[in-house]
Amino acid sequence: MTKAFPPAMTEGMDEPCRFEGEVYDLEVVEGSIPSQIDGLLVQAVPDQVFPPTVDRLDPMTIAAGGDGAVRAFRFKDGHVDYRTRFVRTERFMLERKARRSLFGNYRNPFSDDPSVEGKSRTTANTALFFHAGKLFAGKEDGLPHEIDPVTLDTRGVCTAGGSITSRTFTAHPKIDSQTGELIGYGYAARGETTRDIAYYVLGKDGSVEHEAWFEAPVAAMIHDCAITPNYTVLPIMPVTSDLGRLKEGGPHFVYDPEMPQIFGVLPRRGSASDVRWFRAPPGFTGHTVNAFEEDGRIVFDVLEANGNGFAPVISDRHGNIAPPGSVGTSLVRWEIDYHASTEELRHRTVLASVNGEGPHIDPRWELRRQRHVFVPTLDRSKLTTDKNGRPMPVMFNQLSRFDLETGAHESYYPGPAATFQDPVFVPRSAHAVEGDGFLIAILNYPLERRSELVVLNSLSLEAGPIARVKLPLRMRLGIHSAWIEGESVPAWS
Ligand code: V55
Ligand code: FE
Repeated sequence: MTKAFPPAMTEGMDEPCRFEGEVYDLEVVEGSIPSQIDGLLVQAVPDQVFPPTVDRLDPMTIAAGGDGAVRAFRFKDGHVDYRTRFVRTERFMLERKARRSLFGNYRNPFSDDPSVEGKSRTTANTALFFHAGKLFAGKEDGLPHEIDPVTLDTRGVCTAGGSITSRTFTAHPKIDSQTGELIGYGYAARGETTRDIAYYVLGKDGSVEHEAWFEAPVAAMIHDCAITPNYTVLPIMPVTSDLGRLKEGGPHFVYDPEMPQIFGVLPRRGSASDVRWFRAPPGFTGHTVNAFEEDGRIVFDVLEANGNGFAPVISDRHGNIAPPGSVGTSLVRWEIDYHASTEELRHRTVLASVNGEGPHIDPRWELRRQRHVFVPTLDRSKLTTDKNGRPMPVMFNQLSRFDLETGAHESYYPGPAATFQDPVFVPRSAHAVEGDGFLIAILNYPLERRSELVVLNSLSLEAGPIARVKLPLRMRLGIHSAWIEGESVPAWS
C-alpha cells in the first residue's frame, strides 16, 4: 500500500484494523463465563482495507462504506475463542489484487475507477443472519454472502440457486421460527436509486417460495422491516436518493425532514396489488424492536429518532448537519389495520424514551407481545470531557433494559470513557422466563484504544458484568451483532 489513510479515518478508536486472524482461548480477567453459554457471537464490521481515493469523501464512506469483516466469538464450556476475517466480496478481491481502492464513495458507482465498471460494489458489512443452517453476511446494496461459521471463509454469493434476481437484499431479513421461513426484500432492486422493490419468502430449506415486485412511492432507504404471523411491514425512511446527485459526485442519501412516514404493508405471501402504503406525519423510523398481531391488528414496535437519526454522517436536504448525539430516540408502537378504509395511520404510542439504537429482545418472544427490550443508550447527563477538554468520544455509555410491563428501566454504566458496541441477548435456557439470560457486548475504551468483552445478567444489568474478557486487539466500531445457538454451529478446535 503506497498511500496513507486520511486523518479523518485514523483518529481514535476507529482507525481501520485491516487484520485477519484468531486468538484462541481469550483471557477472562474478572468473574467467569457461565458454562451453559454455548454459541457463536458474530458482528459485521466495516473496515476499509485501502485508503479511499475520491476527491469528495462522503462521510457515509467512512462510517458505513468499509469492507465487511466478520468478527466472531465462539463461547463453549466457559471459554471463548476469537476470529476475524474479511468477506471475500468481488470488490475485496479486486482491490486486494490491485493493492489500492478502486471503488469510490458510499453507493456511488460514478465515483469508481473505470476498471471496475459493472462489478459488484457490495461490502457485506452490516449484519449477519442465520437461516436454513447457513450463516450470511449482508449489506442492503447487494446480495448476502455465505460465511463458514468456523473458518469464516466466504462460501459465495447467495442467490438461492439463481432464484434471487434482485440486485439488492436487506441486511435485516426476518425469520419466523414457527415456520422456518425467511422474509426479505431488496430496495433499489433494479439498480441504485430505482424505486423497485423485490420481495421474497424463502422456505425453511432456503429456497425461494414466494416473490413479488412492486414500486415504492419514493426512492428512499428501507433499512429494516417487520413481520407478524400474517403480514410484512416495510418502513420507508426519510432518507432519499437521487441519480442526478450521484452523477454530480454528491452523497447517496440526504435526510428529508418534511417527508411523511410511509409504511408498506402486505400479507406475507401477498402480490404487488396487495401492497398498501400507510402514511403518518414526518418521523425518522429506526430499527425494528418486534411486531405481532392482536385483535386482527398489526402491532409494530420500533425505535424512532426525533430528527436526523443518521446525524452527522448524512446531512439534510438543505445541507444542515446535526451535531453527533443531538438526536434522541423513543420506542414507538404503531397499530395498523391492514383492512382499514383509510391509509392514514393514527395509532401511535410512545412506550419509552430511549436515546439509543440497536434494540434486542428475547428471540423466543419474536412475533408475540414482548416485555423486555435491551438497547445500548446514551445518557447525556453523564457526558464528560477528556483531559484536553474535548467531548469524550463515546456513542453509547450504557447498556439498558426497558420493562414495558412496569415502565421501569435499568442500565449498566461502566464509566465516562467507555462506549458499547451492539450486544447480543442469550437466553439462560430454553425454559427460562422472558428476558432471563445474558447480554454480551464489546466495550470500548476509546482514550486507551482498548476493548473488552463483557457478560451481564440480562435482568440485573445494574449489578455490572459477571465476566470481563480482555481483548488483546482493538475492536473498531462494528455494526450489528447476532447470536447463533451452539446446536446450530460446530464447536471450534
Ligand atoms: C446502516 C448501515 C449501513 C448501511 C446503511 O446502520 C444503513 C445503518 C454499515 O452500512 O449501508
Ligand atoms: Fe441496521
